Amino acid sequence: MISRPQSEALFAEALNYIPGGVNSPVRAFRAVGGQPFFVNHAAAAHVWTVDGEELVDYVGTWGPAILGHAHPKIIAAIKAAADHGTSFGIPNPFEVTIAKLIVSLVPSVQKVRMCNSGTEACMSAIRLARGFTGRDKIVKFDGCYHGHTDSLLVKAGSGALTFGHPDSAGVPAAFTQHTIVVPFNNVEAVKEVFSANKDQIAGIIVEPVPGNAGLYLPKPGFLEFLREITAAHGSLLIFDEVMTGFRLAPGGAQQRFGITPDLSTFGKIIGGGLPVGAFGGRAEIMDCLAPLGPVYQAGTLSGNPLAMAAGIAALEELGVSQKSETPYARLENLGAQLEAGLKDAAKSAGVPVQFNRCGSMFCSYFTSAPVHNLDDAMKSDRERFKRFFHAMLEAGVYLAPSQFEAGFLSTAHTAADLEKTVQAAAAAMRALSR
Ligand code: HOZ
Repeated sequence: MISRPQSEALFAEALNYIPGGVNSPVRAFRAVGGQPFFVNHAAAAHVWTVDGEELVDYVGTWGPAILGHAHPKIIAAIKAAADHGTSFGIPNPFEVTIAKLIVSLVPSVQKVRMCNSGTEACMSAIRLARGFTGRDKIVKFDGCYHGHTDSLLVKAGSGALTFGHPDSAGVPAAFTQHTIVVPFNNVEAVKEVFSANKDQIAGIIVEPVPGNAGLYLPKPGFLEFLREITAAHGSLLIFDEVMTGFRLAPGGAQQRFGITPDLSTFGKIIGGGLPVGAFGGRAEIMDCLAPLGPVYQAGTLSGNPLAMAAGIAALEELGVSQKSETPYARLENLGAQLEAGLKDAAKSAGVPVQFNRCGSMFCSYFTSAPVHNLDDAMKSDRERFKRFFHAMLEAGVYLAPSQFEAGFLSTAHTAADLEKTVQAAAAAMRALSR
């Protein structure tokens, strides 16, 4: 075990003042054992711990760092914006620019409202769907995570799943009585719910590529089916693209899979690493929001100039070809190389692994059976994942410290980073097979 005295001292101190020593539960390493390291700085695809280790990073601040950490254009944009003031609570020009950019990139979005986190975005989209349809019920999928808003913390993924509380304490049953949970990729279950709740379902909220129980992909036709059944029943289809937005394609998963949802939620990449969220969709739905309509939603820091400037810089950079490759082609190529290398490492060691990948998002499950939904994901060997995680970290590769989180590649990952990762994985898999 590598000793990290500075991180250990900071964590010991943090435990006295911060619940669990962290400001978001997965970071505490409880799912994998051991203690978290503290970061001193990060650049490109690497983070440096306060103890001086340099790690290849596949967490990427949980998704935002698609261009790598501390991208010079994003840092410059934040600095320039900060010189003009950090927050106004008055409209600023950046808000118009980013709204136009999002509308131009995401096929289904005609209007967009900025907020401060993915949680806020999903909470607001749900309220809007209910206000627009005049219906109460919401359908979600088990293992999907839409932030920590009360009514969506039911059979939730991410930290809620990691720590075994997919239905959180502190959420009154009355707050979730209108939330219906069904298994992902299960057409029959969705049909049954619609026939049992005629004219009562405001909408379906779904991560089109669920990335909060590891990562699994929609089966061919599943997203199309969700589009059809919601349209047929006068319900809205809400794509939670907080992770997948601007990552799986410029227009997110909806562009990649050719589906037009009614509403979409965003976060992560559009803040360039600063706190941000957004939700958008058809104008007639979005115009139900205050001040035009009766659905209330607000925020002191919404449209914050620093976050908007950072997001604009990130989106503009994503639109730029890097040498001969677009950023999305580069991410796809890196993803394919990583997939080939990790699969090969597992196969050579005789360790059964399902490597699920969609573009630059990925997850390794230690199981021989394909993973299409939460039940499948739960069958993976989490003890093996823990050993794999620590072996990778010891070798200088940082993966998400939970089986139930996705990995993220950035355009800043290099061939050398991938080579180091694959070599580390080969050694880790050999150790697992012993
Ligand atoms: N729920 C986040 C990932 N799905 C974790 C965020 C964090 O711990 O920073």
